[in-house]
Amino acid sequence: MTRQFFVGGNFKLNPTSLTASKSLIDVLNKGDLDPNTEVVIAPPSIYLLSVLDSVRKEVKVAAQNAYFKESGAFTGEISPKQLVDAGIPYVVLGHSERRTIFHETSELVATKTKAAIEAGLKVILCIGETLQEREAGKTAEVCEAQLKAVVDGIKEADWSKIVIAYEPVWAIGTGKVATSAQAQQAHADVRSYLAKAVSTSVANETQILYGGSVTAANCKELAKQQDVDGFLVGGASLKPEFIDIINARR
Ligand code: G2H
Repeated sequence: MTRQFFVGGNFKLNPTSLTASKSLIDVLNKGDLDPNTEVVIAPPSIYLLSVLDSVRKEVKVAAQNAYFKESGAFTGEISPKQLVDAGIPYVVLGHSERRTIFHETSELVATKTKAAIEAGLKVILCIGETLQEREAGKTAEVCEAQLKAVVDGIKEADWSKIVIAYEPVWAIGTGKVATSAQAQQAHADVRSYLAKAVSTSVANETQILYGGSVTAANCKELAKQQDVDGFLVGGASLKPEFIDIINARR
């Protein structure tokens, strides 16, 4: 089966002005983008609606986080229902920065994933191991444990709403990209776990992105790997080279 190539831009807490956000979108709107790549950008929540209004229609918009409750006394949160109502189709969940800095557990990520899907969102679900875990040979085990919480909480059909982003923590924002072989192995292990824990069709159809210091210089080699279906890009999504990453398979 052919999985569509997918490139996400995770802007994180950038840029720091509406003007700079508009300039980023301007670059994207003028770029020559591979029409075979699904492109999703995740700006900070304060810029979501402005980006949604101004970005070209082929580019989809994602929130960087959402809570699992629909409404109520949850100061500072955004609900999946609000995102759907605002016309935002995607949400990024389980990013390692959320897991480490904001202490989100795999169980909370799974609860949020379920709530997001039930509300009608698609989820970019991030998983990945630390350097210590990789050096202890635990990469597959860690990714499986992070995924298991989600597997246990959702139905098989819900997997069509999930894109997995494998992001080794040691490669995030460090300039240390995984080798093509390391990425391919981790992606293949995730796929075989999905086959075992969910179904062969879900394993074959789920897009698995690589994230962690992806640049224009390293994306082409990674994009050749059989189980690498695209990228989740942080730092480089704020630069003109994001266009080259979108076009990695051209
Ligand atoms: C990993 C990635 C985007 P960067 O977090 O999610 O960021 O490309 O800056 O490593």
